[in-house]
Amino acid sequence: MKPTSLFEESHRRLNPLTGDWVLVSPHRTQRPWQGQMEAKANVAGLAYDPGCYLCPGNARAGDVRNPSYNSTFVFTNDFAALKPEVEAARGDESGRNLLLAESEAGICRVVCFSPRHDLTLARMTVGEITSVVDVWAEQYAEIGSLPYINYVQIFENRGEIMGCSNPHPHGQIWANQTIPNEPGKEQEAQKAYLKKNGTCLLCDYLQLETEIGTRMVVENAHFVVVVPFWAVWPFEVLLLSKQHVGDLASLDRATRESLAEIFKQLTTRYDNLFEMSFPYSMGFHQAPTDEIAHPEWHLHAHFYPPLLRSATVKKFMVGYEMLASPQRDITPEAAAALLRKCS
Ligand code: H2U
Ligand code: ZN
Repeated sequence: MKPTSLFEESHRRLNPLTGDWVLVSPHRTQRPWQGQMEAKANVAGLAYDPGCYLCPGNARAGDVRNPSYNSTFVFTNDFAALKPEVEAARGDESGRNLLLAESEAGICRVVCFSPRHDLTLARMTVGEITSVVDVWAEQYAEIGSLPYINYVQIFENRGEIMGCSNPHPHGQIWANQTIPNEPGKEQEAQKAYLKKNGTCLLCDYLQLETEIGTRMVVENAHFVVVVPFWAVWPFEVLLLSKQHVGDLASLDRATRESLAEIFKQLTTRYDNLFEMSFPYSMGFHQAPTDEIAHPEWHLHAHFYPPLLRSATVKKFMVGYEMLASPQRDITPEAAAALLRKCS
């Protein structure tokens, strides 16, 4: 048994997926809810905005016009950060690996979740969200099958506070040649864990969280959402597949519907927490598409919301967080309890 004092005093917790530590200071939350609780009115916006570059039939950059789509719609980002045709090159001006650069090929796409300008995933039906899950799965398989693509990152930035330029419900896909930093760290950790224990890191973690229960937020037939033991953001959550599966394309119909259902449940809880359309960055971590077997990989999604106490009080990642280590006051257990209350 762990001494209770460990979790009542300042302590640090390890993220076994990345090897990073987070500092937790629970004694600083004696007054966790004294911040203002302004309920921000959810402005019922327009179903169609003639000025929106994501609405059906509207113009985008470079003389392109969206089709009159009525479900989901995917297009290549007009301002793509990664391009398919890049001449392979590698250079080091120093000769000592101090000024190293490499070419990087890739693809960037935008995924419109709905033709309706005024919706969010939380306000779409489970059937509509299932169509989005299908698109994510198809895109992972299609883009991942390209020989020069070894990793497909599917993500959504929601809300102005997260730098999302347009309220129209949409996400992005950036896929590239190399495995980016975060999934790269997770891959090494999952590989090492499997080698050492003969079991999957996230299968074992999921089982522990289900038994303990204090960090659970919501669960259905195929998925679990927890505030991870090592969460950095106040209301960060980890969505885990109950099946040991590496990617969205491997999910059958019932599991995809389950995923849509838990997405709706989670995002609705988020919206209810501060009575506002809750901002976050979320994304899936899936097996690389490098044609190597990845028994270590366990499909999951991270949600990183920036808010701390209310619609207007944001958690700042500054000073100590930038220079030393991330830190939080409210414990993951307290955050999970609050999210469980917001059905
Ligand atoms: P975010 O709001 O999540 O950044 O997504 C909007 C994306 O849409 C952004 O990456 C792209 C931007 O490059 N975009 C187009 O591809 N065409 C346009 O006409 C405007 C914006
Ligand atoms: Zn729109």
